[in-house]
Amino acid sequence: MEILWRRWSALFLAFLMVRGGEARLSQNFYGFRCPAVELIVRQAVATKISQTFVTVPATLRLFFHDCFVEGCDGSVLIQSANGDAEKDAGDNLSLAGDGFDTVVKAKQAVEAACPGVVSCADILAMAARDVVALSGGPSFPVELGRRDGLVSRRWKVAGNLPGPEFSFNLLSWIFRKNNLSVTDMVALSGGHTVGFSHCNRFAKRLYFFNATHGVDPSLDPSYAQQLMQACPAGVDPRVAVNMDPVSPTVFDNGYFRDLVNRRGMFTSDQVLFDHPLSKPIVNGFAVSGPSFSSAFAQAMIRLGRVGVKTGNVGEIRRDCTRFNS
Ligand code: HEM
Ligand SMILES: *[C@@H]1O[C@H](CO)[C@@H](O)[C@H](O)[C@H]1NC(C)=O
Ligand SMILES: *[C@@H]1O[C@H](CO)[C@@H](O)[C@H](O)[C@H]1NC(C)=O
Ligand SMILES: CC(=O)N[C@H]1CO[C@H](CO)[C@@H](O)[C@@H]1O
Repeated sequence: MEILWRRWSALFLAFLMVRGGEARLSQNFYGFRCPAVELIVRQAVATKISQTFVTVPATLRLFFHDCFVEGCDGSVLIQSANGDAEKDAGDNLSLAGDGFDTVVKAKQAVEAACPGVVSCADILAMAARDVVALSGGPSFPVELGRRDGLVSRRWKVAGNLPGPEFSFNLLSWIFRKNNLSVTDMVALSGGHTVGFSHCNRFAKRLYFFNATHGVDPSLDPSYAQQLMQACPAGVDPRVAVNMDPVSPTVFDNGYFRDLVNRRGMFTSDQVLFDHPLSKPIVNGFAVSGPSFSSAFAQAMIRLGRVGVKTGNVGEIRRDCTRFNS
């Protein structure tokens, strides 16, 4: 009786999901059609990291930017002949080429084993998980079954990505819009434990903060000095500095200790320590690597669900940088 009831309810659920067109992501989505996909992607990512560490921050950030614009559907990967795709937007100016290259290389390896089966959106999700695990961060199961989107527009980026000057309220609004909680937001911001920022993204905090303060008073003065040395006023816009100066190539909770010490790079980092809703979360992650790791893993899984296309929506791109037709 019990078993029969379970079967019936499972069938009924499947029926509801199909009717709603709301197929879900699952961990074993390619179990039959491309069983080695995770190994293949991991291998391609590891090779790429051995060539350059930039692979790690570049791929992680690329995943975030993909998911917040049109959902996690590979739309950020599209290369347009006339410069009007998502990646051409001003906010994407600083997406490092190594993130794109990681996905292209992994896709080539996957296509060689199982052509036409695995989406670029899923490859980016796996690669983002792998760069974290391979640089000392947590390893976590990645959900699969995303389809690649058919839309990638430069004008769709504006307003969908957070800016480094954002207040706590703006930040939490934009994460909430993507079904992510304040805890998710704080954990994901920990992605800034690796990688670079260009000087112009935070120069305002050093040189012309407001009418009464040249230097942002929420910034530790000796860190401000350090940053001014690395980023003199009017420096070449290509100059960039490590966002976590203590351990720039390790995916650890150092970012949160930086925030507690008022050494957050952006306003959007430092407000997480200044706001009463997020301060206890920052303090918790600063003292406990494991609690950051598990919150980060959980938040990455939820980020990977944002606006996904499943079932018959979209396509499986053959070349990640262009639509099939
Ligand atoms: C909370 C809101 C966020 C803001 C305002 C923000 C803003 C920025 C900015 C301005 C940069 C510097 C870009 C440059 O000058 O090259 C950056 C870099 C980066 N961001 Fe974020 N970010 C946010 C959240 C995230 C999230 C959720 C992730 C991923 C989990 C992430 C991962 C990264 C990484 C890895 C880099 C370094 C990129 C590189 O070295 O190539 N960020 N972010
Ligand atoms: C400048 O910023 C500081 C710190 O946020 C604030 O206390 C001060 O009132 C601001 N001054 C002006 C003129 O906005
Ligand atoms: C947020 O979750 C709701 C309920 O599951 C869903 O309908 C909506 O599409 C999600 N929003 C995004 C941006 O993923
Ligand atoms: C990596 C990449 O494609 N970056 C582009 C982002 O957008 C600017 C224009 O806004 C392009 O010049 C960059 O090539």
